[in-house]
Amino acid sequence: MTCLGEIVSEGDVIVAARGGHGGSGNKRFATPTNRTPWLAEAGLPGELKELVLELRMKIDVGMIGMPNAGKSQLLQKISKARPEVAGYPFTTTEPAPGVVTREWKSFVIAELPGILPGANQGNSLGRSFLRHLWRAKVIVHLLDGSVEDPSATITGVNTEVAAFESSFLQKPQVIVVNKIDLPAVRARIPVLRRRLARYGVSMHFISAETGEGVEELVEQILQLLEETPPEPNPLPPPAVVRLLRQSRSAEPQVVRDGLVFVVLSPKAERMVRLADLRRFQARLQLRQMLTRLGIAKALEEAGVQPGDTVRIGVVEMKWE
Ligand SMILES: Nc1nc2c(ncn2[C@@H]2O[C@H](COP(=O)(O)OP(=O)(O)OP(=O)(O)O)[C@@H](O)[C@H]2O)c(=O)[nH]1
Ligand SMILES: [Mg+2]
Repeated sequence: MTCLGEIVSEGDVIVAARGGHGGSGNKRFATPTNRTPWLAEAGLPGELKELVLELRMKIDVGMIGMPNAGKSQLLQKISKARPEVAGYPFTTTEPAPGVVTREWKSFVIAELPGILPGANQGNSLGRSFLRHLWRAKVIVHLLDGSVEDPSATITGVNTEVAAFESSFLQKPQVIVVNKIDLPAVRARIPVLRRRLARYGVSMHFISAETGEGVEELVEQILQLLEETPPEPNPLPPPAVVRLLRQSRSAEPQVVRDGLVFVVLSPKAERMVRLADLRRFQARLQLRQMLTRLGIAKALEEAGVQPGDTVRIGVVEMKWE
């Protein structure tokens, strides 16, 4: 599937399917001697396409992590968002955005549903929501400090992210160990600090519940957002709309299909489509048009006789 483009700002336009050339109306065929033209030119069909639209949240920061890490708790602490906090996995099933405001600065952060490392595609609730990371400039990776080895889950979660889109790992990532209010977790901080150092990213130790370390984290996010250049706009340059114009010089062709004389002329095919050939005037004007286009001559050369059937596009008529 190719991406046609992305609508990022109000007013962005993408030409997804081009319309056909409109065709000329009756008025266009009026002449001093033919004041009531009965003929009109049908439009050409436009492009037909099946499109898949993907909604991507416009966020500055994406928060990822294993289920139960405390993402909702942290979001509650730093913003006015109120996602449900509960001691079981997959409490959050939809991305939950919140606005964080500090003095005159603010950013939008969204909790993405928990990611289970190694989960097969489709099984992992979180994976389908990773598309929202497209617009995020910074990723906050939250670890549950109370699990057996919090650092061991980092690679697993990041592998899931990379499997969705490898470029997401180029975004600056902040590793955050949560739940340091628990004595067992606090005691592990020095060990974790050493283990996490090899990831070469900024790390924070916080308690989303008590708020310890949270302000420093917000400060760091604000700083990273300032340092990170804006995402390049992936919108392709506006497509040049090319109208399908038929070549007027194309020689009309007549071929035989059994007893039927088939006219091959895009121009004539468009003229007959809208004509009401039950009307004598319309038939007369069509005949004049066919003469002008050289079609009458081509038909006669092919041996057409009055009373023979002539087919032009979707219309069949008796040659008069
Ligand atoms: N002790 C302690 N518990 C916490 C802390 N943060 C969250 N919790 C608890 O951890 C559990 C999960 O918290 P949530 O915020 O719902 O976790 P989540 O990452 O949003 O989980 P899902 O939405 O299910 O992926 C809840 O029982 C919270 O009370 C913390 O800083 N300290
Ligand atoms: Mg949650």
